Order: sequence, then C-alpha cells, then structure tokens
Amino acid sequence: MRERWVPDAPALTVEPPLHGGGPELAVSYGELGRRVRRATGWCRDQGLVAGDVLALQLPKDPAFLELHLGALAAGVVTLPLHPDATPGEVELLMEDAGAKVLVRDVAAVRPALDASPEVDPADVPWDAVAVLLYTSGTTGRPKGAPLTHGNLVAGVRSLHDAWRWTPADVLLHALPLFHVHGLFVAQYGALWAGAHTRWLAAFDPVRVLELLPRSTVFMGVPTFYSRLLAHGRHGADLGSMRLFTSGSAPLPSAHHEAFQREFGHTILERYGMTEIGIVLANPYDGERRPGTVGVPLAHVEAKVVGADGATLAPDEVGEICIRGPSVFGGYLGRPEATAEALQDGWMHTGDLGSVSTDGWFRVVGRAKDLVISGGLNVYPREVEAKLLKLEGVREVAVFGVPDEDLGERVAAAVVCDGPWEPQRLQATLREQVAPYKLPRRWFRVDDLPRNTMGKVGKAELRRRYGVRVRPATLDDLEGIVRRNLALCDETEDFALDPGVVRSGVARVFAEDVGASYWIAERDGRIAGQLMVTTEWSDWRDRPVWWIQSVYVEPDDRRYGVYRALHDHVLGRARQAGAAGVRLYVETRNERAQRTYRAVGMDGGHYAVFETMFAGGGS
Ligand code: MLC
Ligand code: AMP
Repeated sequence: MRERWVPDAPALTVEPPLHGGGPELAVSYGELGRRVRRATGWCRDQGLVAGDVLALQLPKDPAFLELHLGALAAGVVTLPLHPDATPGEVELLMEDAGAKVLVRDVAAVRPALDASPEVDPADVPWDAVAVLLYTSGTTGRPKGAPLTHGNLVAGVRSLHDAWRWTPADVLLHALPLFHVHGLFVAQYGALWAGAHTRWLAAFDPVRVLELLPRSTVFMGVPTFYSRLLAHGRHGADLGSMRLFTSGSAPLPSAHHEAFQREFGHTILERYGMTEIGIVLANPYDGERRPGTVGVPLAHVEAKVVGADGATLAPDEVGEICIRGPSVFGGYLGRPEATAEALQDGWMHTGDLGSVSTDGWFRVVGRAKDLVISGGLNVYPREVEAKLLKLEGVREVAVFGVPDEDLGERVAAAVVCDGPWEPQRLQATLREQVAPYKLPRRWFRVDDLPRNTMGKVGKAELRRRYGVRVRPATLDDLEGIVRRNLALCDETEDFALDPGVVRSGVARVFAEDVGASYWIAERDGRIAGQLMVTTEWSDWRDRPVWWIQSVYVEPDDRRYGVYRALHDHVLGRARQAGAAGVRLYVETRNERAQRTYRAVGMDGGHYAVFETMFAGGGS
C-alpha cells in the first residue's frame, strides 16, 4: 500500500465540524507512515503477535487508522466495533473473536502511540487474516467474517483501476470507519493511490457542500444522497468532482435521477457485502443505469440461481451468487454457516436479483431477514431475541418499513401480556443494543401473521405497516380538499369553511402562499396527509415549521401513519435548517393531544406542541 506514499504529500485532513470551531488537523504521508510504524511498535509493546486480535471501539479519529494499519503491518488482526455498541455487545464479539486487547479511549491511547518506537512492517502472508467483521444470520448470533490480506488487496486493486484513482485525487470522506464501505472502499482507495483524504467525523450536508468544491471523489450510502437532495445544492461549484458513488443499500432511481438533474453528476452505484467486498459496479466510462448495480468487476464471476441452485435465465429473479479473489474463506468457527453460504467458492449472498441479457445486475430484494437502515445492517433475529426476554412480551417480530431518509426504518410488532408500554421496551432495549438497532415504530398486535408452516409473515407486516411519504401532487388536490372537509372536527382546523379550504389549497399549489402538503400512502392508497407552513422566528433567527391540517383516514390509524408523516417533516425541517417544528392542538381535541404526546412532542401549557432542534439545526 505504501509504494505511492510521497512523504510531503497530504494524506489526511481532519475537518472540524460545523460548530466545533478549531483548526483542521493535517497529516502528510511521511507523518502517517511514521505514525503507522509507531502503532506497529505499540502492538509489539502490548504483547500482540501475528494472528492476535485487537478490538477497536473508537470514534472516527486518526488513532483508529494508525492502529488498524499498524496492526496490519504486524500481522495482528483488527476487530472494528461500532462506537455506540453496548458493553454487552462488545463483550460478546470480543469473546467470539478471542480478542486480546480492546482500545476504546482515544485520549488514553494517543500519548502511548506517540511514545511508541517505530517498528518495520513484518512479512505477512496474503492468506493471513487482516480483519474480522461481524455480520449476523438466521440465528441472531453474530458471525465473524475473517478477511485476509489477499482479500483486501484484491478488492482495493480492482477498485483502484475501475475508478481511476490517482495521487491527485481528493476524497471527501464522511462515512464511518468500522465497516467495509468507509474503510476498505473509500479510505483504502485513497491510501492505495497516495491521494488526499478530507475527513468529516460524520455526514453533514452543509459541510459536505462546502468541501465538495475542493474534492474530486465522494462516496456515500443512499441516505447521504437523499439528505443532499433535501438540503439542496445552493449553487455549489462541483466542477472539481469526478466521481460520486453509492452503495451499502439500494439507491432509489428517483434519487439517482434527481441528483443528476440538480447536482449535475451521475452517481455510480455499486454492490458489495462484507464477506465478498465490492463486486458489481456501474462503469466509470459509459452508461450508468439507475436502479441497477452494473456488471461484475475484473476477476469477479456473478450469477443468479434458483431455489435448486441452477442458473436462471436472464431477467428471472433468484439469489445473486459471487465468486472471486475478494470473497472470504468462511465464517470464524462456524462450519455449518460456511457450508451454507459458500459452495464451490460461490458466495450465496442472500440478495435477490436478476441479470439482463446484456449482463447488468439488479438487486430487487432480500431472501435473508435483514433491515438496512441508513446503510447499517440490523438483524431482526438479534433484536427479537432480546425483546422476547423482556417482561410482558409474548411474541415479537422485528421488520423494516420504507423510509425516505434511511431507506428502511426498524419496526416491531408485539403481542404483549399486560399493558402496552413501548417506551419501557425501548428504554430497556437501549441498554442492550446499539441505538441504530432500536425499533423506532412499535405496534401492538393481537397475533402475528403466520404462514401455514407457522413462520412469521414479515412481508405481510411490511405491507400492513409500511407507510410511504411523498409530496402531494396536483392530482391529490381534490382528495386533500375532500379530506380536509371530512375531518373538520378531527384537527386543529375546527370550523373550516369549504370555500376557504378550496381556495387556500389552490393558492398553495399556485405557490402564492408558502406551504407544502405531504401525502402518506399505505398499502397502495392514500392514508393521510399534513400541511406545513413556515414562520420566521426573530427570537431564533431562523424559520419554525408549523404542522397543520393533519388527517389520517380512520381505517389507517394505529398503523404508524401519523408517525411516518411526523418523522418525515422533522427530517425535512432539520435538513432545511429550521429552528424546529410546532403544531397547535385544540385543547378539546384529546385524541390528537394523546397522539402528539406519544410521538414525543411536548404540549406545554398552551397546547402548542413542539420539537426544537439543538445547535445549527442541520
Ligand atoms: C444513527 N442513528 C440511526 C442511524 N444512524 N438510526 C437508524 N439508522 C441509522 N443508520 C440514530 C442514532 O442512534 C440517534 O438516535 C439518531 O439516529 C441521530 O444520530 P446521528 O448520529 O445524528 O445520526 P445521523 O447523523 O443522522 O446518522 C445517519 C447516517 C449514519 C445515515 C448519516 O448512520 C451513517 O453514516 N451511515 C452510514 C453507514 C455505513 O457506512 N454503512 C456501510 C456498511 S458496509 P438516538 O435515539 O440515540 O438519538 C456495507 C457493504 C457495502 O454495507 O456494500 O458498502
Ligand atoms: P454488509 O453485510 O454490511 O456488508 O451489507 C451487505 C448488504 O448490503 C448486501 O448483502 C446487500 O443486501 C446490501 N447492499 C450493498 N450494496 C447494495 C446496493 N447497491 N443495492 C442494494 N443492496 C445493496
């Protein structure tokens, strides 16, 4: 990796956050090389030898990179952990991995690293394990996927060529580092090329827009793109940019097209997985087809097979299988899981897809029980197992519902004994699992839908509880007026005059007045709506968004429709830099007040419910 490291060239610039102030931290390749050698020395001083496992639960900090690369050079295996993983989760993974040392305190390890002797890299064989990443399976028990030095080098080389990396590149890096995407696709890509990386500790559309004009490459999960689109381009000059890539979850075609239209760049979507690296990608040159993950990268074989394992005809949907040099050799200590996943070197991905007659792959769904929220994998079985141990939970199903921002959001349907206390379940679960795994929608059900074999119907749950929020179109206008009238006694808009509503809505659509309507769809039909107006707050020096005209069809209540609308507006308001979101509730309307309290809004004394954002609001 270090052949292209020119000592004076910039390796890493750690950008300060928007409101964090402070100067940026710049590290040259010469300095990075020395730091990595000291980290190798640190490993030696800790008594770590080749094959030992070093667990790293660190924020996005240069120390993470130094320790990871320093360990690689010593043949020590790193186990990157989510910074928000709970002590119980960390203990489980460390035990399974046989990890010897855990580093979780940057402030404590920094002086030790700086004081360590510089040690030369060892001669590490290519089939030695470099890193252990955990995924989960049908049992809910996490499985370690060991990746070898050979796997990682095959992956980075193939992307180096495919994406034309050069030392002149500037990668704007806003991904976390404890996963394949942020570490092996983005960071390794830049380091292999000797290119410059600008680091943001976390994705922030305002900072990303500021830094894109000084960058050439940007890599994101689809949520990054939906948030950039929601935030808007604000005239940013993207002339220096040569590549935007997306992966880790499906990029909706609408976002692909909107980004092309509004940001003037065609996103290159690619597909990968921890166990196999990045294996399918749209081409650098030539057509990039929205809704597809492109064609196999160099040295990769890919096919789509049916339930009997036979290769399917073009356009038929089956399981995507992959073979190639970046595919791992099997799960740590799990021969059965390995035999199931790997057959003749072919990795059965559990992803459902098809291939066109001209060889382009599409991912259309998943055979595996997995929710991908904001690019992070949540394994329902793991969360269900924890929930089943809580008092009052008789049966539970965890599943994903569609979400414009995160792609999917985690939801739970619970058959409970005794009172329905989702807040208690949520609070107890929070002590046991990282917060991104927490269900954010809770539904009490009398029974779980099951098939004849007794298996819980997750697809049926998604159909029932999946709510899609979208902007209202002119075609919705008529329905909105009708609903607004039907619900006069349901919302804050008490005695609305039909004429006022009709002309008001018409003026909104003519953009005479600043308001927007959002529609919630459930099970293929319109289930609810709300209107948003904005009001300038002199006190906060930014706008406040007001939610108005909320309506959810009676048959669609208790399916999370209002919560979906609420989350959507909250997300949009945050992206737009609003001070917060408010709504009035008529004090006589107790049902509405209960609803707003249940979603966490605060009624105060005047029945004005609000969620105000901290800091910059973006
Ligand atoms: C944070 N939160 C999430 C979340 N991330 N909830 C659900 N899903 C997520 N992905 C929760 C936090 O716990 C917190 O909840 C609240 O949301 C706000 O936290 P935050 O830190 O402000 O979140 P935000 O900045 O909005 O982060 C969202 C995100 C981030 C999408 C920017 O999750 C992200 O960077 N995702 C990228 C993940 C990634 O790199 N995946 C690659 C995997 S590799 P509370 O209640 O605690 O306040 C792979 C292979 C491949 O899949 O092909 O690439
Ligand atoms: P992980 O185990 O974190 O590596 O996640 C891998 C999974 O992410 C894959 O099995 C897919 O389900 C999903 N994935 C990655 N890239 C894409 C993509 N471009 N489109 C759809 N799904 C994707």
